[in-house]
Amino acid sequence: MQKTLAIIKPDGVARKLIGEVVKRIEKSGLQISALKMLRMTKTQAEGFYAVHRDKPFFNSLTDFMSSGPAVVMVLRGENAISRWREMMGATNYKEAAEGTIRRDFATDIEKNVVHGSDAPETAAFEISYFFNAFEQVNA
Ligand code: FUP
Repeated sequence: MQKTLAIIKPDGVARKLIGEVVKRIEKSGLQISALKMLRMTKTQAEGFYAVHRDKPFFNSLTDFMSSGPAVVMVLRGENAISRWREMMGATNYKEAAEGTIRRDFATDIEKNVVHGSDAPETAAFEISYFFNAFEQVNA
């Protein structure tokens, strides 16, 4: 069993895609262990994306991620990290495979609807950034 952090980003929430994304997750067989809505502060977004601190898109990305409410979730299942990333599609929606969330709904390389952890270490960091152990259901 593996866990990953999923986010429906502010563009996805604003465009009323919460139901669509959650429907795809439920159909996939991944379990939702935790789920909440929040609005990140700029500082929280900067901490979340600290690995991208030196990238040219960091300021714009953290402005966007703190621009409105987002839905954060812990997904659980066999190979949850790669399964969720496969469902999301490539970072650049123009390169995303057919049937993926980003191919179907993203409008921009930054406003790409969803986030998913990319490795077990980042998943552990990202999950603990938003949820404590009591907030995660493991059954
Ligand atoms: P991903 O793991 O697919 O979300 O992609 P990255 O961790 O590489 O990038 C994190 C976020 O930065 C992306 F979701 C969107 C944004 N980004 C840009 O705005 N421009 C880029 O050139 C690359 C990423």
